[in-house]
Amino acid sequence: MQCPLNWTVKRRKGKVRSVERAMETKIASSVKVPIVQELVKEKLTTVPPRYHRRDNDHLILSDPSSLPEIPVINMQNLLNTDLMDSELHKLDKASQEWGFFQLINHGVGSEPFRDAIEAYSAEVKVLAIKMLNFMAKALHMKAEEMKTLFKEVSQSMRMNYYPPCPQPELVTGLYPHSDANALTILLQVNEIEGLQIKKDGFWIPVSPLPNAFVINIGDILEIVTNGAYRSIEHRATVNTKKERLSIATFHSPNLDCDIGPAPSLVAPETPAKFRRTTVECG
Ligand SMILES: O=C(O)CCC(=O)C(=O)O
Repeated sequence: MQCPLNWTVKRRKGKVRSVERAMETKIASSVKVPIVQELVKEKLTTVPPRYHRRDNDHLILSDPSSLPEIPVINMQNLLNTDLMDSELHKLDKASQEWGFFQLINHGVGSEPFRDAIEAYSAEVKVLAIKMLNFMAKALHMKAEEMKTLFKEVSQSMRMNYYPPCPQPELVTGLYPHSDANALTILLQVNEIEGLQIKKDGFWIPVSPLPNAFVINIGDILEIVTNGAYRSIEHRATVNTKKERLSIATFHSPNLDCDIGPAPSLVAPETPAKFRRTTVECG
């Protein structure tokens, strides 16, 4: 089931092109479908077949007793001279091995969001730039290269609402995708579990930490880091009792830009894995 409040534009990994949800769009334009919020009001006990998921990916759930946890990065440690190096190492490892982490002590209050979304997005943008600069440092990439690329940042936001569902195993909240942008900062507003990320062939659920952001690497950053940091497939599930809300804020270099591996990360022993191309980033 695709929640009507979600509108997903995705493409195949590494290609940096947009592909519309052709199938869903086609269905949506030819068949009249009740919106999910209306269905929820009817208190259905089964999910209409139209909303059943078409993939079988839920069959490869990992063993719940031995689930690895996605890494946690502490912003305060990144800002502390004594702890910075070991935290940078954690950041580097998380970005290389997972492409995802939860950021705690990030200094962004959630109050401003309720009052003014602009204040929230401005704060989140500053955080995104800080994290990109830390990543450049962790990778020993020339700081100027990252700074130049993100001199102007294009930001967009998506709010996702996942209503409770009587048969969550039959539906999908948000279809598996990776992000086309550079860096995504996700707020799991009511801290309900639902996000899952693909790791070594398994779907790993992300347990929301109080007041943490989930940060993930998008395709553009994978290219800029010459594949060192990875853009990972993820999806969202729904659950029986509780609705779930999330806000994803996407960051890319502004305007049409030239994207390719950062020159300082390309060497004879680490040749460029991606061709330099001009893409629509804004
Ligand atoms: O709701 C979530 O946890 C995932 C959101 C997401 O991946 C997206 O909006 O692209």
